[in-house]
Amino acid sequence: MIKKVLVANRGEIAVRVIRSCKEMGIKTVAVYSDADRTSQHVLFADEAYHIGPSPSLESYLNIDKIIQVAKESGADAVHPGYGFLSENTKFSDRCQAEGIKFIGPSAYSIANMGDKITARKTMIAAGVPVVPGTVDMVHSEEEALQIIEQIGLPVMIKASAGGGGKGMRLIKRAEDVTSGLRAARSEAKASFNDDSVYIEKYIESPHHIEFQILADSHGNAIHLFERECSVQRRHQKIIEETPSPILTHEKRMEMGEHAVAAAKAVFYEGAGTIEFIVDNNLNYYFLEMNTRLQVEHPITEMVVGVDLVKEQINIANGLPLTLKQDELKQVGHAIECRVYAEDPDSNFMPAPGKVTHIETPGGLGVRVDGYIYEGFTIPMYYDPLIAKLVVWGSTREESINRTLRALNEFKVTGVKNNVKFLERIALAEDFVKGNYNTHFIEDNFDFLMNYKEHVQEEDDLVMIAAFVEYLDRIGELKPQFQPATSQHSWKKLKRARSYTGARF
Ligand code: MV4
Repeated sequence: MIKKVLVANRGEIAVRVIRSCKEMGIKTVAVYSDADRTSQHVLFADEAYHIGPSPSLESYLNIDKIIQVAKESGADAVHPGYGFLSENTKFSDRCQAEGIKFIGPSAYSIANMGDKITARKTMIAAGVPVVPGTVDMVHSEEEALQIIEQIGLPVMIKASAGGGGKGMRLIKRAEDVTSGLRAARSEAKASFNDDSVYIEKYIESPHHIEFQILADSHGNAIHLFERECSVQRRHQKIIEETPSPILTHEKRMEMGEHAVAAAKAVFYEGAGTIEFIVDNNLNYYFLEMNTRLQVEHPITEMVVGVDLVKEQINIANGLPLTLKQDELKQVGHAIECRVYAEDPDSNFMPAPGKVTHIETPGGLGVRVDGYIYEGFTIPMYYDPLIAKLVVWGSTREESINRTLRALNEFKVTGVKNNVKFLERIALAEDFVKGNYNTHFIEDNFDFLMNYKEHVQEEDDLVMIAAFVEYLDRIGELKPQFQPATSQHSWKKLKRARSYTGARF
């Protein structure tokens, strides 16, 4: 049985994994780069080892170094989190070769799903619906035109080694096939050193709905229902919710069965996600499988009442699943907002830097998975996520209102952030009605960007609060100052105080 886990990751997901280990009585080992010396995941773990300079390639992606630390610390297992080495077959293989358990699927499962053409073939054989298109890789323009004749335009040319939106080309006209094919191939070659591409019918205005699955080493597999992930921008998810507002019970169960079949087809072990693309008539097609724990996994945990990291560890220990499919239920509704250090006014450019003040929301049904404390500098080297705000409510309406309440309590100063932008999403009519697809952000862009007045006022409040705190510190904040201020500015002062937590 696993006694000590090395967490080969950083930030909020490292903290989240460590929390479950602690509850299971498992010791934890953190690894960190230069930029993460004072990161919360380092402080949270039982032991921590420096593994190199800040760039990921020299630290969190350095397989040799991480294996060395695992041996030095006596860790008997490695949890890769998401990103970094989580879907790396070399790492999974290397752990096994070194006698360290990799908390995740086999290299076989990762590779089979990582190659999209192979994944499509496997799914077809398993009876899982895939988007109409080619079975094998497309070699020539003639082959491309032949398949387009069958399925019709528009189509997408996709890189077999791609995924998550990389190496895709939308083709609307037959005369664009040649150039599109060439562009897709060269991009695929440059990005993945593999120029194989395939063709799928283009699904217009789709939903992105994914199913959480768990599979053990005894051949048992279950699904933990879906997550609706259509609120995204440039393939970056922003808000996820479960249940999906568009699925019926019948459709959900049918998709869940196909998700389980997909996992079984690659002899999957661990927690994984089957992504489906869903059209307006609720036709659904397998898109890809993510062979890792995902960023948005907590909404499933909130609604199904399962700790997915504990399940991963139990599966890695060779234990059979104790959860039974027909005993699982979705209770209530959960929403995740990804709070980022980014600037919505500059095309959502990452805005890392020192967080001078942070207050995270609390109260009934609110979970914040983060790692940032006041004074921490969000490194420029990694994803600038500040925290995931995960909210549960007994109904969808309650969880939206609770999300708005919690976002209002969320205060971050020092770095530009998207809290107000998230608030606008939760206020948007189409979101509130559950009437949205993957084009939601572009379709509602004017409404979503219209948060500036509010921001300006909060900037003013922060300045007032800072000034009053300064007066207080130098002993110049006289009691008579307060009644002397006008009713209007006194109100502003009180709001400034609640906004920043200043002591006056
Ligand atoms: C598609 C598609 C429409 N038709 N495939 C984007 C990410 C990658 N996983 C696959 N993606 C898409 N594949 C066909 N045949 C539309 C998308 C797509 C998308 C998918 C899921 C979530 C958001 C998206 C945003 C734009 C395009």
